[in-house]
Amino acid sequence: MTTKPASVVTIERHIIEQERLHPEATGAFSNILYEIALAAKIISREVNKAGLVDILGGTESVNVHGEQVKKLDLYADEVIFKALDHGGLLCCLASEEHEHVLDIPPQFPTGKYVLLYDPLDGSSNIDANVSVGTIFSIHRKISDHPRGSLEDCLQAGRRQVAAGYVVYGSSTMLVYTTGAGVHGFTLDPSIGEFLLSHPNIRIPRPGQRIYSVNEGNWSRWSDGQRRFIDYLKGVDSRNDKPYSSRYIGSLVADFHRTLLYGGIFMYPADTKSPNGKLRLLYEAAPLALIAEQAGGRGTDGERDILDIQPESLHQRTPLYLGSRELVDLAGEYLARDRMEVPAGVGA
Ligand code: AHM
Ligand code: MG
Repeated sequence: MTTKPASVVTIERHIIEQERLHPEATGAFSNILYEIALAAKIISREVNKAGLVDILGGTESVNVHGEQVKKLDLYADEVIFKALDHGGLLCCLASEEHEHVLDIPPQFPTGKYVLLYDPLDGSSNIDANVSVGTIFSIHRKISDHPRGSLEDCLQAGRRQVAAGYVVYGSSTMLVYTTGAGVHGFTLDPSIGEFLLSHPNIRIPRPGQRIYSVNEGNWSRWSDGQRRFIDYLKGVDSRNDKPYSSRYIGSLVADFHRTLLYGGIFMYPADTKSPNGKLRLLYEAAPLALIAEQAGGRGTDGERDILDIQPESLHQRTPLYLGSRELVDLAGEYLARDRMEVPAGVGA
């Protein structure tokens, strides 16, 4: 007797089912998600064989932030652009790897959405075989310009119609939200499909008691930031049960663990980077939407990331992401220079 096969939900089926919730949908938005899923499979294939082919190592080029660009960054950037430049779905794009807005080539039609993306985040880790990821954010076109403009890219995170990331780790996973919960899919390489493996992800509160931060920056932090870390370590008298520390140094991987296990990820402002290191549009806003949709929160230590009105394409922001109680508590410690130390959570 054969066992009845389990019901398998591919990402395509899931996207169609989400689309049915919106009878007015034209299908354009779903097509963007399909194309991103396809691009993710192609990037995943290349990332997984990176050690086998001569694709590693720096190129001569340096990106707009003055950092050396690895070949796989360029590859991933191009794969995503080419997946979406010709279908009449987008009016323009913006990538962390490019200084300016990316126009749709003049021979192709344009559409009513904008895609912002970080093609391969954490790429400085590639040589050590550490997980890297792609992050994406989708907005509706708001400008009158037929082929899009900077205005379309500079929208507050709250206005995102979808956001997601792909983590290229021990397996490849795509996690996305369209504002109706957060859903995770694992790539089954044998059939080349993303299959629903983590429906309706909810971030545990505060879960496995993990904090994630580059503590090498301690000497550059504010007193409030240091006191919050003392609290997490149990050095603060209000918490006698230390949290564990985990820091991969690859945002998507650190965030993914935070989403599944709970806790907090931080990249604070410091004296070297007064606005933090991470980018509002390509990193902070999409992950903050996912955190919020999963019951967590994302702030810059004070404001909700999703409420920040961007002023420039590559704007940076301090970032606190994860279980709502811990993100709120971080904000209280940061503000504590002006107030009493707050009572802890999860002790
Ligand atoms: P990247 O966009 O150049 O890859 O840099 C972003 C990465 C994130 O993945 C990670 O959270 C952070 O930089 C790590 O920075 P640091 O090495 O300063 O801790
Ligand atoms: Mg990045």
